[in-house]
Amino acid sequence: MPRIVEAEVITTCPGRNFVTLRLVTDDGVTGVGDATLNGRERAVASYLEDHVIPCLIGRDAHRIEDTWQYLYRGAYWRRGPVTMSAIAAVDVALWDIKAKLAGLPLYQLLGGACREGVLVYCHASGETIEETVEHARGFAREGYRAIRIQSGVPGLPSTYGVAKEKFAYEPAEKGLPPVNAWSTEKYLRSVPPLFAAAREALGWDVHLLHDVHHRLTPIEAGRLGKDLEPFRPFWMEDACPAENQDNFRLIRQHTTTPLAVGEIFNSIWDCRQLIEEQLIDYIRATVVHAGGITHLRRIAALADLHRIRTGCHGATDLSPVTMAAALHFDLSIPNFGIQEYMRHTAETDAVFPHAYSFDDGMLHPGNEPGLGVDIDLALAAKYPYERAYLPVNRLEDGTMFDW
Ligand code: EZ4
Ligand code: CO
Repeated sequence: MPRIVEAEVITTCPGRNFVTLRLVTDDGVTGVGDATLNGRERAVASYLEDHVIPCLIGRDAHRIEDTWQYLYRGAYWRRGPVTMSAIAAVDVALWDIKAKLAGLPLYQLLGGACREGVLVYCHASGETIEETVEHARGFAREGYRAIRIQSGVPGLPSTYGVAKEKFAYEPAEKGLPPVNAWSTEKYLRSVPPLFAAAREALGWDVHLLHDVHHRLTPIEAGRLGKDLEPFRPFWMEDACPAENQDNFRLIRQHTTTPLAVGEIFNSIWDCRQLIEEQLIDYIRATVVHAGGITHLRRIAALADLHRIRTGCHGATDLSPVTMAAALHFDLSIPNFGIQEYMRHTAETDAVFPHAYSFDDGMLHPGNEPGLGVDIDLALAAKYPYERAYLPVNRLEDGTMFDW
């Protein structure tokens, strides 16, 4: 039986912060799990170091399900992003170890490949519609088959999803939380012309996506969905905050634009009503924030019963460890939909050497035993943690709003 003898939490900032758990067995086999929670990194690191690691030392590394149950049920205080990201890190590190011990890439242990590769979507953005469309055109030339489009909103100084430094979008900033301004009216006017221009320039063979980022009421979302219908978007993401899952019923009553939600969900309970009542089309819960591969498989299985597909979150605050785990997961489930993919910077890629690769619009996790990703400890140590926050959002009259 492989015993866990060492566990270390590494926080590194090669341009942005990542928290990684690294487990070692008595035979010297290592496994890595991502525990990054953007803007709240130290909370998960402490949860792991102070509360989880003492319980891991000496455990059988093969007992993944039992360890998951032990950490979930055993905490008494269930769910929440901090807890579930910590559990995810342990879960993914244990899957990495098990697959290495088996000498197989992880997707083989999850049932084997269901498809040749993982369809991904990238992010195109710009201050103006012209810039965004130009950016998207570049991605189409690189072979991307699905592109998310976000543009600046005329009359607002900055908004979600639009890169400040040409094309590298990173919402978290050092210092205190930046303040954005918001106007729903201005925003709602700006999106249909963006889609019209993108269809005109890119044609109909490329999938176009859009992220509302939790900012509309259900009836506003219904109207936007309706306005976008002629342009056949692949999905409209996070149309409303999903704490109140009933909201999505109202959106559904007004539009056939497919709906995606769930990047901030952390358990199957956050998805249950949306899935069981078929209020969405794509579930965006992800490995790192929703309890690891063990729990995400359960969410996907529930979604499959209702013909809902996955569309896992994959922004740059999810480390290459999560990207690798997501690709093994995506390849192995029957109801995969699409995977978000924002390329990491060269600094981040160097800290996390990985086997996954992009070809012809799809990612493949590679065939190295385990996840096929590691952390370079010496390089990681050169980039100490730097506090950073996601922005906050206010209406133009100063009212605090959803970011
Ligand atoms: O704002 O990951 O679809 N992608 C997103 C991301 C989120 C960030 C928050 O940390 O919504 O850009
Ligand atoms: Co999103």
